[in-house]
Amino acid sequence: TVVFKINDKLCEAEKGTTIIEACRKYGVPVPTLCYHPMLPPVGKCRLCLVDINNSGKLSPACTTPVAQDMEIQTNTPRVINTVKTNLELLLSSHPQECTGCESSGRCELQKLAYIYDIKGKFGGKMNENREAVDRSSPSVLRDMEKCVMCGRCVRACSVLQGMNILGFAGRGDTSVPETAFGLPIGTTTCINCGQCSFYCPVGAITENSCVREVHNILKNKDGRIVVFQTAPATRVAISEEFGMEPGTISTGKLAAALRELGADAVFDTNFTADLTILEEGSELLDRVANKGVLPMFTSCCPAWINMVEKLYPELIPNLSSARSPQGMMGSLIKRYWAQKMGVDPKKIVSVSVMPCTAKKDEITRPQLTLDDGTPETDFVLTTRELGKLIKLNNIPFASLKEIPHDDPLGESTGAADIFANTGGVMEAALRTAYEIGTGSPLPTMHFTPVRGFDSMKEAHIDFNGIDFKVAVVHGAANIHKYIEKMKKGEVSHHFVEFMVCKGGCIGGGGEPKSISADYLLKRMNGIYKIDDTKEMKKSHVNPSIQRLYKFFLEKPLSHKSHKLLHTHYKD
Ligand code: HC0
Ligand code: SF4
Repeated sequence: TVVFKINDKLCEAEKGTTIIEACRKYGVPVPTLCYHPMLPPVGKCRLCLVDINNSGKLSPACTTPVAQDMEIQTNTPRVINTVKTNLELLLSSHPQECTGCESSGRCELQKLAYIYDIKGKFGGKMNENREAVDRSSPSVLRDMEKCVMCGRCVRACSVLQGMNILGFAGRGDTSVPETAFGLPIGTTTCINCGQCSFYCPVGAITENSCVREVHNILKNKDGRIVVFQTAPATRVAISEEFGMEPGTISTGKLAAALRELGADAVFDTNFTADLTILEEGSELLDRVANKGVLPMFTSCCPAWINMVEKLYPELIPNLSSARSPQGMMGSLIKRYWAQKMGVDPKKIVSVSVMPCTAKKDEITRPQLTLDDGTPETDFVLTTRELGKLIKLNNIPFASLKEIPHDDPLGESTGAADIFANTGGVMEAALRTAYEIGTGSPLPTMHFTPVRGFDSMKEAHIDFNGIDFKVAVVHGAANIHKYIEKMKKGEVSHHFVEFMVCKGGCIGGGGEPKSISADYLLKRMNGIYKIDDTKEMKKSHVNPSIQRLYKFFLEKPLSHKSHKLLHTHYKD
């Protein structure tokens, strides 16, 4: 531990802690654009400047470690004036369109411009040249005129994801993150994970928003029936959009807010998460019993599916054929619920709320369309977009009375909730597959070896005499490493869960842009808390799932299940 002073107050921190980390620990604000606690610091934006030992020389707080007896000043006139000048410089070429920007209200540059009282310094043109916006991806939108060159997107795409789609092109002041050869991003091997949009502090990379379209449909339904589904991870993160703590459980408020917005029904993706376990678990048991292709890989993360199709097509046979829960729900809403309610599927507008930008890409897959080619799911709103839609409609989210999701596609078990966390799909699958395959329940309901943030988690369990080995990998960079090892024969498992975002869906590219150091852990704990408080914890005991099989699907892997709940991939 080292002892030092921040603005004359005595502080302490572990050796190696950077000044910015220490300041945040003690609640002292330090402006920054390039620093994010989940990314390696680079000291690029020159905004986190502090004076050390009254030297008059300013140092970047994000790359300078604290030292014994150091005296740190964050707000001397010199610090403030320099930060202000650097901000003015950034704003001098920034487009003047804050009010129409997707990031307005959450933009870190906008907030700093307000705090540092920068007025009338915007030198950039009104952004008339809309061709400059790269709209080639269904998931993310790039407007490089708004780029502040902080490099957070580049580090997210390379360090966290190992994808290297974005890199700095050009030199010095004109250097902005670009794709190779400046190609439209939708034509690259981008997997649509949206981590670049999550880390972008401004509006240069955002989700490809459909807030306006959904808002307009809700305001003018014109005979249409608007149905929503809500993903497991959204329920513990949407609260952050309204200033509440990460991990606050908002399942009932989420359903209530969607009803207030005018939804005709609010179903739960968790219901089809339970259904996924029945289908995927049965597929796994079938592959084990009949010497099918192993290891089997989970198939619910659409960015992972993109990764396999684009980079590792030889692994397509390893993917479970089960659709993602979003894909199953989209199918059931228009093919089952519509029939049950006697409504024309063409009148249904099906909207899903997801923590993920790749889900926007998933719904464009030709495999997930009705027989006439229309999409089963019409829109995907990220958690951030739903936050915006709720604000746009002045709905007091925090004080809403909780309501349940609608029947018959709304009931779920704790196994479905934990899908949101890395390791959750595996744990949920084992709770069911083990019990169905061996006739006795999994020895422990909390399958802890697959929990937590380790980049690769392994476990094994005796399964009718087989030493059954499983692994869980999250973060695309770790997935690349796993596949390399697998190809060299250094790892070998029967069943592997892959999630492209760190932490799983709770860390999805469409989740609220929290900048605290522990938001992922808090979301993760919130999810496990839901599981702990639910009486039903195993997908196969969900009575609504049992009824759906009894009266409609017959059994897992039936002909009907195959048509409605499974898919194929392109190689
Ligand atoms: Fe996920 Fe999903 S758990 S991918 O992580 O399987 O996005 O939250 O909705 O579909 O259920 C995301 C989250 C989902 C799906 C589910 C799965
Ligand atoms: Fe990279 Fe993901 Fe952004 Fe694509 S969506 S550029 S893969 S971070």
